[in-house]
Amino acid sequence: DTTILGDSDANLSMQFNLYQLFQSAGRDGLCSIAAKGLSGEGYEGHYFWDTEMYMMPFFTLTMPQLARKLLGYRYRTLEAARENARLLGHLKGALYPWRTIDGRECSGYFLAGTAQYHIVGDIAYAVSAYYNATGDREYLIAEGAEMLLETARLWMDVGHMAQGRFLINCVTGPDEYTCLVNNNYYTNACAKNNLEQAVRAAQLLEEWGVYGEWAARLGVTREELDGFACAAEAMYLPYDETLGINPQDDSFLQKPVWDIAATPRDKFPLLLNYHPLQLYRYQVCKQADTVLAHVLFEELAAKDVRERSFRYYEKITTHDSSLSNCIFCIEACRLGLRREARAYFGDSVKTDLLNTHGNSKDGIHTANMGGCYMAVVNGFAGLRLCADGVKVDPFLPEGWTGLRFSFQYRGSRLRFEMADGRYRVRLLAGGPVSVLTPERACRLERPGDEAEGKTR
Ligand code: IFM
Repeated sequence: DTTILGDSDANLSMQFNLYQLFQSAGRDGLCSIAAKGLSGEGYEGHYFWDTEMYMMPFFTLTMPQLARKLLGYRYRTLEAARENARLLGHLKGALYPWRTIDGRECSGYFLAGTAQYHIVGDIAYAVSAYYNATGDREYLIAEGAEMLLETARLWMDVGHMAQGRFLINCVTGPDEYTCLVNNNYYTNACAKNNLEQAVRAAQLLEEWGVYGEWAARLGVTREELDGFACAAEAMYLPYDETLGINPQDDSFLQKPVWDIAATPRDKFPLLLNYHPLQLYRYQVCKQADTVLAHVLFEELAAKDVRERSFRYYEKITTHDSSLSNCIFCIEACRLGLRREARAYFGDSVKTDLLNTHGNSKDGIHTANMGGCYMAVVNGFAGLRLCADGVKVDPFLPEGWTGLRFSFQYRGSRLRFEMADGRYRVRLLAGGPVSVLTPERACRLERPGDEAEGKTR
């Protein structure tokens, strides 16, 4: 039950999206969620990072048992990811394929496919996000820690230290109009998180008294874990002093800017009308890339850097990918940009119900559907799950009168409601849960307890 009040069109589209998302999900731990769900032949039924980064947040917060199944699919294909890494010359670690069904790489075009190594960090992100949301210790011990380890090992093999910085060269970030670059900000940020989470998992296993057996089985040494921590610490995250933004990669700002305003409307999406090599030589983005990194890893950039970056990428992003508007919406909410947040959400939520991309006949845009859920929950409600509780930062766009949804956190059920300029977070079952709001820190001890305040 995720309801938008005061905008019945947006609410209807939201219900449609959540229904589609729910019924597209693999439930047996042997399959995942295809980019087009079960609705069409676009992308040949393949699974992408879409599942972990755009759809899993919905399942993790509302049906963690299903999120666990989706992660189980990735665990079952871990051996294939190890083999894939060897195939690409990596001596250690696991390289998950960019697109797949049975665990083997199915990309035809490696520049915008296999080279998207960030999928490794995306899957690791989903593992730790699931653990953080559920506290599922058994999962971390049985599967999650091993996935974090093998993915962290991959980064150690792909990247290298140079003059005190850990660099990752020759990869493609999420933006598919910019390929094979050095130090894609998003990829490096994901790798940093991956390495940190692997170290953290090992610490947890130690606390739980199972580290020895795990380390022996997987050949983990203290030196290896120290190496992860050093690489994470030294991870290079591009920053441009002149513009005060995070450039998408090392060479991004050296390129001329594509003139989006002068491009005829019928030439969009650009990928269907221009040769990739032409696009790669310009500053033009198909989708959120650095902005997505800012949404996921807020702590890595100061607010003014994020704001300038947002304004910069806004001008050069076409949103030709449906994975983009929803992310710009979340960042707009966080930066307090009311008009922009509403506009990005509107463009995103109706994609399939109104066929705004003109290609819903090939199948629905499942990642975007999950992204809309994230926009409502993580954007407008400002929900973040922390290690010791949840945080909200509610923000109601013009034209909406309210918003409500339920979610789970570490076995407790909570309800968020926003209406008439106020919001509240109520504990429905379980507890205690700490809730941090912009006004205060509260502890909800028993069902019925609530935290409340004034909406921004
Ligand atoms: O995974 C996405 C990618 O980010 C953009 N092109 C489509 C893929 C499948 O949805």
